[in-house]
Amino acid sequence: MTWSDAQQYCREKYTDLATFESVDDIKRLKPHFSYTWAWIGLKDDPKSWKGVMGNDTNSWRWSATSKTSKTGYNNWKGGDPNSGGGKENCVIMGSTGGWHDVSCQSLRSFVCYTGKKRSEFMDSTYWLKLKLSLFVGISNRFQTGFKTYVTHYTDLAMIENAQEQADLLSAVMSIGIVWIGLYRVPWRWSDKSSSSFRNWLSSKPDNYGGSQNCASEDSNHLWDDASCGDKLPFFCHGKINV
Ligand SMILES: [Ca+2]
Ligand SMILES: [Ca+2]
Repeated sequence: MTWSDAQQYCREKYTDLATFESVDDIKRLKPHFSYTWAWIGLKDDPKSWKGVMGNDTNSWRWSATSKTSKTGYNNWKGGDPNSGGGKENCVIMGSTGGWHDVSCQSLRSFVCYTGKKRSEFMDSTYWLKLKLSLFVGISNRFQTGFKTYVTHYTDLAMIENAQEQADLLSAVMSIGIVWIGLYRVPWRWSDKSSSSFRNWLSSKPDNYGGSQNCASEDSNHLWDDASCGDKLPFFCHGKINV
């Protein structure tokens, strides 16, 4: 079945497509099934992130609020966001103002948000990693010239309309490419589980061909992303349907 058909079947007959919370969950599955690949309940919904600033699970969020955009304003350019290789979940603004999704691990300069002061920050591992790379970035490359922004630091820049976009672009024109505070958390479980357990094959997910938004596992229970329309056997919660 396709991923969506499998999800519907599992929801009717069982609880949902399979969710895994630990290696123990996986060990409970017996090895040696006869499939090559089977669907599990993990999805990276392209409707939620392909340029849409909506309110769905995988949508883009502003760091300053940890929420999706209030206005829906965006300035994506050049075919982005494309999740390049399944690894691009943070956003830079290019020297002409266009937004592009890139790997959160890149070292870049950044732009801070000088609006209403907030003390809340994302506490996900994702965001901590991003913050770490930002501070490495500033210590290596921005000893001078950038302190003005840091003084009023409350969070990374948030841009919710064309005027804010224009203001920011003129402020950082001489710097070139900068981080803005837009990020997303990829991959959510069909049953809305908050499990952060992942068991990807090495170098996966790779979003091969730019359209792999559903997760499958091999007979060793290692995961790869695949096109949701592929017809594969699947796992429901607590039961195995092969
Ligand atoms: Ca990209
Ligand atoms: Ca793949």
